[in-house]
Amino acid sequence: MLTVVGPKGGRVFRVIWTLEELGLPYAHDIARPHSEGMYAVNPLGQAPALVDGAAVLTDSLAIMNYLADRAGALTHPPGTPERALMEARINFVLTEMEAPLWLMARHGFVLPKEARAPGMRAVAEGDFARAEAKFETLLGEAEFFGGPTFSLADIFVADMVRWAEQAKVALTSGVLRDFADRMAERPGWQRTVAALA
Ligand SMILES: N[C@@H](CCC(=O)N[C@@H](CS)C(=O)NCC(=O)O)C(=O)O
Repeated sequence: MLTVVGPKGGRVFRVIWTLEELGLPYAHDIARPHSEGMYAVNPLGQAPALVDGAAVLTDSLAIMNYLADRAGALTHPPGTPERALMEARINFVLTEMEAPLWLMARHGFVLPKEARAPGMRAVAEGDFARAEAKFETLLGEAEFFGGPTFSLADIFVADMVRWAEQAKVALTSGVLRDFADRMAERPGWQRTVAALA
């Protein structure tokens, strides 16, 4: 049995969406970051983790690659140009979209009050808007972000729009809005939302 460890929000969402898309059964242990349960599976106390029998995996990207590679779905074979493209797109999402949203979260509620910088939200909003424009350039006329078929890259992008909405960041890109709306029509997304409600 696969067990996802981590709270209902945050990066757990994209791991559970991956499991739902792959049709894999799983259990969910809603341990909070830095709780005893989280340190039991990750020495950093960060979420998410995945327990697969004797194996314990950490980091959402590593977990999602592991699941997709084993299933031979939502990804492309290692050592192919298609895989390199998908990896590049995921890297773009993590460095250009997630980073400013995470910065906002850190300076909004994650860090202790005395460590928060008041001007950080405006800086991060500007960075996220620039990332939205880059997303439009990379997507072009394509249906999916990571290649010709739905892949982990699409999960990462739509998850970022979910984060932006939670942070009350108004999207500047209609293309990104439409993309996220299309992704939210997927039954896998809807099962994930229901599972984490
Ligand atoms: N790169 C890691 C980041 C993990 C991470 O920062 N998780 C957040 C929750 S979504 C957390 O545990 N935050 C508490 C902390 O960073 O100390 C991943 O993608 O899994």
